[in-house]
Amino acid sequence: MKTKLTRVIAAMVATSSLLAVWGTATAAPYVLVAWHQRSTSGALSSLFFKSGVAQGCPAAAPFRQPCLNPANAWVASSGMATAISSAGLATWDWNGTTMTGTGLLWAASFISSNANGTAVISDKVTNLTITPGTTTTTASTYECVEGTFLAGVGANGCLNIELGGNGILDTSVAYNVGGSANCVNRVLNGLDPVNGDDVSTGNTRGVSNTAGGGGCDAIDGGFNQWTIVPNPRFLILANQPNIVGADGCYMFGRASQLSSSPCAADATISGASYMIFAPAVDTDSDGVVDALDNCRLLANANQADSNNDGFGNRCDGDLNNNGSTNAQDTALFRQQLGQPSVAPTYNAADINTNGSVNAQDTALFRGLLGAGPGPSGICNNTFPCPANP
Ligand SMILES: [Ca+2]
Ligand SMILES: [Ca+2]
Ligand SMILES: [Ca+2]
Ligand SMILES: [Ca+2]
Repeated sequence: MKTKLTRVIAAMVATSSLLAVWGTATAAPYVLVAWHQRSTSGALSSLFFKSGVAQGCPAAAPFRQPCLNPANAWVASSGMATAISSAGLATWDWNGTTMTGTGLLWAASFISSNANGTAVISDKVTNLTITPGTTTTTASTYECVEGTFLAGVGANGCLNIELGGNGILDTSVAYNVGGSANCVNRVLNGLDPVNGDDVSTGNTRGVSNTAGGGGCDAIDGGFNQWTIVPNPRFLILANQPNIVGADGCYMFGRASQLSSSPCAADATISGASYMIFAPAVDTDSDGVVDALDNCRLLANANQADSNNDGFGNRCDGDLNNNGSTNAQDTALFRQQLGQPSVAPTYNAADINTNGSVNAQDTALFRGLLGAGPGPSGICNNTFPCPANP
């Protein structure tokens, strides 16, 4: 009996090993959760492509990255708000060497790393593919689009291109700087009756830069040459090794979007860009990938976290925040029975965040007794939630 069991276990181990090897050799699905970019002038800028509850974003401020405030998404005349809501159509696969994007990626950029700010520029690209080892970035198509803000102040985020006063792309002008295969043609507005045709007076904004002097401008690319930044939760591709601020926090703009963040406001890093991908794994099937899910094993699509400690209400019965859920928390929970619970913040004792603290929550709270809060993906499954996981 023992021998047979040993054989079975050995077979299971062998099978799982095979699966592991097979898994590493096959592209794995990822989701793009953030794309940040800073201008060469040093002004902060960040790009976001998710908005609204349907994409897992909070319904109200503070808007944690990578979410933006839909009210500020874009000027309505360009159709940008609609475009962004569908910009998650691109799918991503990482095979350990190359991140292969398939489909449309359309993101809006905001002044400062603040998704509550004003959208100023957009990069629209299809089939973006990045290979960090060879520092190449290619795509099928690329467009640069400006918002009304830049026109209002006389600046040009698409770099020396006159988009005209109508804000609509209505003609095709091919720019392929230097003929490099790593630069991609783009479509720009022109033939504007008021402001005239497109005028390129400097380096145009292409899809990427090339290490070998292929002709794409080394600074002005909408995308960059990427290296991998080690991180326990994400696959981070960055164009500079130094993407951590003096306070040890990643320069991902968290401080300006999460009031309780211990991270200082982002310092200016000229020309720094990063793309952040998470494995497309959603263990509890609530629509939020594990790396961003504040209750990784319990479905909580709204991600409500009343005490803002990184652990969603659904898996956080630790009401006194000491790391364990016990009789002390039970006493606090009972005090909240029947008390108000209002969206989007809710009452911390409203475990199922349905707007009231009642017997349903009592049953759920009991299920949380005897364990710490979590596990929370955004806290890298540790307690307390690290400032910079
Ligand atoms: Ca999930
Ligand atoms: Ca969850
Ligand atoms: Ca919490
Ligand atoms: Ca406790």
